Amino acid sequence: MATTQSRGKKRRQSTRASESDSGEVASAADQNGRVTDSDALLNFYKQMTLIRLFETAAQRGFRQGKIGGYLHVYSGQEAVATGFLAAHRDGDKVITAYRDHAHALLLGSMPEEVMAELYGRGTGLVKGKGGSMHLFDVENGLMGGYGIVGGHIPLGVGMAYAMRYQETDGIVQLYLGDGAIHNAAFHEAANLAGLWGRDGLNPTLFIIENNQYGMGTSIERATAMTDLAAKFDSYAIEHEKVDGMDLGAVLECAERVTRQVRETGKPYAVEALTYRIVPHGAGDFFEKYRTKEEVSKWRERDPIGLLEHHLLDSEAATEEQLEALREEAKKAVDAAVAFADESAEPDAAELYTDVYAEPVADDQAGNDQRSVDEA
Ligand SMILES: Cc1ncc(C[n+]2csc(CCOP(=O)(O)OP(=O)(O)O)c2C)c(N)n1
Ligand SMILES: [Mg+2]
Repeated sequence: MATTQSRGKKRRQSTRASESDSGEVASAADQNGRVTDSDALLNFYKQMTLIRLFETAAQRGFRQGKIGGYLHVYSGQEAVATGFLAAHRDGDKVITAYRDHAHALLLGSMPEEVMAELYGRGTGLVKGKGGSMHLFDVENGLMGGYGIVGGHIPLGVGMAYAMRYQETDGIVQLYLGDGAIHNAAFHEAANLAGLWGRDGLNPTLFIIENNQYGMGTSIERATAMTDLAAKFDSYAIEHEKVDGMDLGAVLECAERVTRQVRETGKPYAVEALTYRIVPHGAGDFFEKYRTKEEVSKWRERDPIGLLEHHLLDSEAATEEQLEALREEAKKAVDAAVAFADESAEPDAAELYTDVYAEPVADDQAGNDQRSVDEA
């Protein structure tokens, strides 16, 4: 029987670290800006474990034929979105490509709705019409989920411009893969971001998730200039690199650069060096472009393993505490799979909804209404 769930605001109850009223993560840090608050670190551990288990369950669902279309999981890259989204505040927006499940979960989309979306069910985050690559959760700040490589980059830069034009202090976290940076859309958008940023009108935080490959093409085979952060020099956008496997390093960087982008309205770019420890997509079984040895070497720096060692070595947590958190995350994922399994497919009538924007109401109609009528 289909399980239903109310679609109210569900802000970050699934994963988010503790927040102060201002929306900033309330956690102690040392003089290098590294988070030392055990509770916050344990919560991050739980978030990252939940993402990993969620992704593993999704891969299983794909193999079982329950997930159609395509599926790209985030395993190995968890510290990047977890670290940056810890600095997300209400009113900020997030836009990314198709490897988007973690971003939705971290922003507060319910695991049940995300899994149901992957299963193409009517109870899914976007009513089963988006699938894995097109998650959207406006209430929680997620503006997609895009399948066209690089296509979302101009949208994100435009959103950032709109935010300053509307005099808000929000920023856009714009995630892109290493493979997207060679796309013309990136260069046009980065040029405008730099230009508008000169006047404080472009609070875009570009976050390059450099997992070293675009499908089966390594960055060395894709560009003669492999320093991806330095490409932003062409557009007068400041940049840095961060170890994307080290959550502590990402948290420190995210807190600092997010504040800078918010205060200045100027774009900034961070190249997070990371690695996907799984194939590009769930349908790719043979990985001829990289060796097993390379994957095993990176697995030694699995971000969850690194955090686990840090928590145990610094006595911030016991093995029992970590086991309890893993168990909690597993239960949440099992519940998400059960919900997706039991949910019904979308009604056929849904084929005709959400296709066009609703016309603006008469009393609010101005130019917008005219353009709808003329279209
Ligand atoms: C415009 C466009 N060209 C080609 C593709 C096919 N394609 C899908 S994923 C991908 C690789 C993108 O790599 P990257 O941006 O590094 O993201 P990652 O998969 O590593 O997260 C390509 C070329 C596409 N989806 N869109
Ligand atoms: Mg890549």
